[in-house]
Amino acid sequence: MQIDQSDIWTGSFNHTDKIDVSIREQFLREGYSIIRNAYDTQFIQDLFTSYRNEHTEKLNPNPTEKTNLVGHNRRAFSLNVRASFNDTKIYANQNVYPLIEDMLGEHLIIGSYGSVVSMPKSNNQHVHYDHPRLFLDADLESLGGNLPPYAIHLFIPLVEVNENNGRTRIWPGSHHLPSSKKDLLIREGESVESNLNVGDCLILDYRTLHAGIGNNSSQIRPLIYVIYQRAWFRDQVNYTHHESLLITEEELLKVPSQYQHLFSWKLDKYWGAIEKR
Ligand SMILES: O=C(O)CCC(=O)C(=O)O
Repeated sequence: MQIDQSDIWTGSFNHTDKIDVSIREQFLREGYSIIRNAYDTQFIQDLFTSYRNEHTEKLNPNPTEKTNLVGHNRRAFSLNVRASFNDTKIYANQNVYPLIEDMLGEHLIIGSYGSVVSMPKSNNQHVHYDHPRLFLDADLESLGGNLPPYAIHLFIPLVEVNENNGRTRIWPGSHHLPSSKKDLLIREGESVESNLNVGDCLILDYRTLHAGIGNNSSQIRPLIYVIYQRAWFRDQVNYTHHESLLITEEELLKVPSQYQHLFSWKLDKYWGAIEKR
């Protein structure tokens, strides 16, 4: 289901004054939501320019360095939290962050910050969950499957995403199903895909089945990702080849104090501070 701008602010609001309960309910039910016009388009266009300037080698069609692949011609790399990328307009956007904070709790952290870029002529990505299930299928079934999210993947496209350059295919509701149903779901389950305009974003439960579709265009199709998670969760599978989060003490001090906890877990100096808060 897509949420249009007209729908965003018209539902019943909760205490933060920032959250449309209908988006929250749809996310919890379907395992994803699209938030239209969440970002200023000029801001995203400028960010794309900085991104290209900073990552020429990673975006090089014939890179001299080894790239980290998450599918055929689909590269993933971390973004340093610095300069244009150390900006609350990205990681604490007021059209997105209050909703995520509401679903993960105030002690949430940013586990990973980076980009996935689908290069021209990439193939369809393998269908995947972002992380193996935390609980065995039997446990999940006895709990009725309805556990709340522990991590939420925010994708911010730096260009328009469409059928030609490859949308993200999503299996709604798959976040609540045991992994033994995965093959059946891929074969027979309903999947959805949506175009995204510059300024829109996609939020995805870490448990929802999805896959990036191949890029048939001649241009790169970059997404920025921010992974918000409960403070106790550590991703065990995705960061064996690249850093999950790159931030220095100096950059942390540039983050407004109310958001520093999102990043400080990564710096040894602050280790354990979460428990003391
Ligand atoms: O490229 C996409 O649309 C999705 C990428 C993705 O799901 C991933 O790398 O985990």
